[in-house]
Amino acid sequence: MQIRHLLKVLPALLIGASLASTVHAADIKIGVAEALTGPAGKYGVAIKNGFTLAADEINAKGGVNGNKLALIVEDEQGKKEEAINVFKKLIFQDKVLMVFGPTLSNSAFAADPIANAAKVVAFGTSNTADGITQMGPYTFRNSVMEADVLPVSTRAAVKHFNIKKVAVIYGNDDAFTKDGYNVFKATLADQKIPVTDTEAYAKGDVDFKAQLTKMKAGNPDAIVCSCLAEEAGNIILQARSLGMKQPFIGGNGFNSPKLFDIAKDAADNSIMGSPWSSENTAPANQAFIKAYQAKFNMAPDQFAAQAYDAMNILAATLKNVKLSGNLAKDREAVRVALPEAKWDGATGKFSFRPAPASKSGKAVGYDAQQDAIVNIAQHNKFV
Ligand code: 1QQ
Repeated sequence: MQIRHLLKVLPALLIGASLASTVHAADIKIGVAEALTGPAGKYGVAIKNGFTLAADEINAKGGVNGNKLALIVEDEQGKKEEAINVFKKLIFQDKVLMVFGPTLSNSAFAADPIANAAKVVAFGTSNTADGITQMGPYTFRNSVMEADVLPVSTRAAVKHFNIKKVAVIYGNDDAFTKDGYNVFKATLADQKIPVTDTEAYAKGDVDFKAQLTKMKAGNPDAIVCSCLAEEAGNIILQARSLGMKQPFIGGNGFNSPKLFDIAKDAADNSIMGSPWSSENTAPANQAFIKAYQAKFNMAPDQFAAQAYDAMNILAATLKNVKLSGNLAKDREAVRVALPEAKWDGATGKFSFRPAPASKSGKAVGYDAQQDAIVNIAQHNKFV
């Protein structure tokens, strides 16, 4: 009788014990899906480093309400199919609370529908194309949209270089470079800057001399380039080899040291906007730069700063969320709490704003509410 009773209560005791350990001692599993290899690898590694630094700092101070953040990092290689695979693994197999990434807008358009269908927050720190957060209510980003940045950087460039006319080049098979092109086109029309020539290229192209030769013929005062860093660097280098001295106006793709790895001083006078600057003397930014340099033995970039801030935004939010141990409930609680987040970090004051309504009337996610400053490249650095 006694033994039978014990057998009856034993499973309950075991369940109780395991539940207790999930609630109290468990790590909070956070998915990180970024392009760590391939042409977008330089962006993704900086992003991963930003997350790692922030999580290590948060965990060193005791974690979130006593629970440690455990990052599960996957390489989505900057490819749509890999982004889908990696999102599926993190969400269904690893059962993470939420996912950061992917790196490129192009991949986000493929992977974010998986997160929205599974009711898991997908938080992009580098996706700047239009329409990202209209994929569904679980998509968030702290990256500032091209639509918010390019009008500001174009106006500043026009004034700074007394620009009267420009030529345009863009990648026509990437969501970010195509969106940037559309925004530049509207901005140039709006600011009444004539376009002498528009040229396009495809992902993986390495020779841009045919396009550049045509652009050169129109004698523009500047080159507008809606390009990722690898192509941008080679375009700048080849423009110089053709004797073109014009400054370049870029988008978010330019905000990486990869531009200088390739183009070096040929990238001088390139202009772009960013919420982050290494010159920002705010204590939060200077502490970030110092800690990043010490941990990774290199200077951070904008992508590292945005990832660092995003992890802090999440951790601050999670402090106000009572995690129940029920994964579906906890995932939903993150979505509900995140829009209220406010943070003053390496990229300055940050809050979310609801994405514009989608045409189909379906629920939308949240965009970044943050101003961009205009940076100009001098001697392998944006200042
Ligand atoms: C996007 C971007 C890229 C420059 C991210 C690295 O802004 O794909 O949206």
